[in-house]
Amino acid sequence: MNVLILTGAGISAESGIPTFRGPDGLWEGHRVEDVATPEAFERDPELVQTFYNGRRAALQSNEVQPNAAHIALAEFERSHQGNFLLVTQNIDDLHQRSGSQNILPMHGELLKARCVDSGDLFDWTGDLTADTPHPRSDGKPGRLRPHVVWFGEMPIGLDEIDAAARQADLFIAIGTSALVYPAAGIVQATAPLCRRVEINLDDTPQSPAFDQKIRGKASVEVPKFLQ
Ligand code: BJW
Repeated sequence: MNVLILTGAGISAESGIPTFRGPDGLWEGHRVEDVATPEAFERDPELVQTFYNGRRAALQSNEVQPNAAHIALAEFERSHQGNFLLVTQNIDDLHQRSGSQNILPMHGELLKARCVDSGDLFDWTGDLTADTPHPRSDGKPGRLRPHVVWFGEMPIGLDEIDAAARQADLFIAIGTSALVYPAAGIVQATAPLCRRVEINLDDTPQSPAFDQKIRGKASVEVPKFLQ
């Protein structure tokens, strides 16, 4: 059986990482265009770096740990016979910490920095500032930015995701509002006979495309569904 999983911010909410939208959302205090677009980074790099520095530091605090949903997915992958791909929109590393192996972080990774000029990637646990440079092979300083996908930028691994969707026998979307594309459209690319399951606290605009809708907390419903 080919299994494709899509996770969003809701799976990490119970690990202490705020989701994006909703009353306590991460962007409540910020306009999204002020922090999550390439234009914002050009206009006010310090603001954007500060936003991500705060989230990077929080991710590494002791309070933030994988929850039962992350762990259940990793255990399921270990015992599963067949193809398994975990596509996450999250930039945290909680799936990796839980032991998931075949992960595709389609919106990037907070614990990586990328050179704006060369595209080189670096593991990064500390702060970035507007002018954090790094030495390039040609001797010129390169400017670093968080390795994340902002609005208007191309998400990572779309061909692999599309192929996995077309071949999936089981697709499970967990804790995503289905408001951001192309992630929200993955369910539409699955084959007619694929079983589609949505696990979320609430309905989403894509709920009608799912065969089974499970309403509840990811930490409870994901282990229950996968056992
Ligand atoms: C729980 C729970 C619990 C809570 N248990 N559940 C139409 C088609 C294609 C593209 C577009 C289009 N219209 C517009 C676009 C462009 C744009 C877009 O989608 N805009 C929309 C706002 C309309 N998309 C882009 O620009 C993307 N690039 C692109 O399209 O390139 C061109 C292209 C076109 C066509 C094909 C291919 C390419 C890039 C999008 C980049 C998104 N980046 C961000 C920021 C990443 C860095 C960072 O973290 O700062 O990614 S935005 C933000 O939203 C973040 C998330 O990954 C993403 C999705 O959010 P998510 O995960 O769904 O979180 P929430 O908060 O929205 O929802 C949480 C859910 O959990 C809720 O439903 C809760 O109920 C639930 N929940 N607690 C279970 N305990």
